[in-house]
Amino acid sequence: MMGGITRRQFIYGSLAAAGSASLATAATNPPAPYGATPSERQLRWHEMETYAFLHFTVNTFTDKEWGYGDEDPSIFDPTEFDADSIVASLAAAGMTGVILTAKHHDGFCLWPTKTTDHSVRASRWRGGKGDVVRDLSNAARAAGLRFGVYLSPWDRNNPRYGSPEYVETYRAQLRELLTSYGPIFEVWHDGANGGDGYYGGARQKRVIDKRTYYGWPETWEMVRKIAPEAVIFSDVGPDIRWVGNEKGYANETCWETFTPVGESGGPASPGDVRTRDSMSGTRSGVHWMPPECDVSIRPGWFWHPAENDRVKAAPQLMDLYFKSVGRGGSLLLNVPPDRRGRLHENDTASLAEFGKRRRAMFAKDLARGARVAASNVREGFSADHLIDGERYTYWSTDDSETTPSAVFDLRERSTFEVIRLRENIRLGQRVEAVAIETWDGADWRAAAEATSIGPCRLLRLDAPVTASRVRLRVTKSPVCPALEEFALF
Ligand code: FUL
Repeated sequence: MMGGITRRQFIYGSLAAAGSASLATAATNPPAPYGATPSERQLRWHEMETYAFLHFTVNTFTDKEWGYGDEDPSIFDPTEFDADSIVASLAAAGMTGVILTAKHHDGFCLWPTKTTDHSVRASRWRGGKGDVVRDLSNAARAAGLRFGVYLSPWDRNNPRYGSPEYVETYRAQLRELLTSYGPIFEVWHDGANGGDGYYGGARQKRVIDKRTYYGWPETWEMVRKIAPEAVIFSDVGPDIRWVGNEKGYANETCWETFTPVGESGGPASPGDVRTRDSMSGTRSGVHWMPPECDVSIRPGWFWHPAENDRVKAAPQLMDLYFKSVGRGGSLLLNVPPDRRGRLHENDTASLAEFGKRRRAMFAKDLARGARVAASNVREGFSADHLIDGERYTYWSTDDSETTPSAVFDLRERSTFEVIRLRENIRLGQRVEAVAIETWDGADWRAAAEATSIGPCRLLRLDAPVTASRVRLRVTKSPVCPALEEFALF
């Protein structure tokens, strides 16, 4: 008696036995994709999982979160700006990329743009010859991190904000960033739109129609042409969706697919989406539009001296990692440089400890080397793929088998507290529920349950469990599963 999956014949898979004949079969008889699937650029992004945000501008010097747009550009003068040191701290935390606020709502540009005088060129920093975007993009690439840009659509400095000319300026800025500092992995458009500002001295409130003003489809088409590798982020994608909160977590059940709806039920656009839907996505939604979970290591997005003692510690960062990456999203962790143009020592210490803890936690996968027996195997898609450490190789079953199971004989008693599951998302998000059980010598005991899996699902047990046999049961799926990984830590 095998719990809920009685009397099926268990088939022992073996990678060695899966010779070229099975591989040929694999190529000809894979399961059909289910629903929306990711593009190649989205797949590359999924593999990044944890990357950093840098909020840095005149606000760093004025102690504000939102600059009005009337800041004297000369105040931007970091005394010891050091892109390599910033990137080294991010790399120590295991960050795979970094997104810089090339321009925040105040309109100050961190690169010497041709589109406005309100930029580093008018600052005291390096006599107006500095370029934060250049230094950071170079430093990131040198350290093996991908580089992305945040370019605020709302610009409280630009006199033409609100007119069609400004939209052309915004596109020109984006073009400069994409052509001079690429490759860019992500283009980040926030949803804060219009309101009061300096606007070249007008000091007005300017309200725009956020659904139409920016002409997003045209801008995104431009991004695609110049930087086809870049994913585009906004409240509504098109590639990556905002998770709907700035606290860094997705809901426990969270789908990669999404059918966004505007606040009042109409079509959605950046700045106008029913955000309560964003945290879970839409089961079998129209678009593959995975969530990015943004959060700051401090209360604010920018550096404030009064917040030096309010830096999130490593256990909090670990918790966020489980609630973002561990729920199929990405973690975009903001770490704001200070007035020196470096990360504060407290932030650096948290980042280092976060990296250390994560490396230690995931150092040894106890399921590797297990003997795997599955209730059903699709020819060429052995259950051994669950533990081969390879991305996109996967276990699948016959089309009719939607609730199969796999037993992992760990060969020795092993203690674990984290389970990691991955689906081969190239074939869509398929599974709706799984259960994990351990063999206590007489019976199977429930250890954990999960709903959505997607590219990564991390399950933390309340307490470490010791067992020599572990069973994974797919309990709900509309189609045969395509599971890529089962790991124990
Ligand atoms: C929001 C902005 O208003 C905040 O200042 C910050 O940049 C956050 C990440 O996005 O839309």
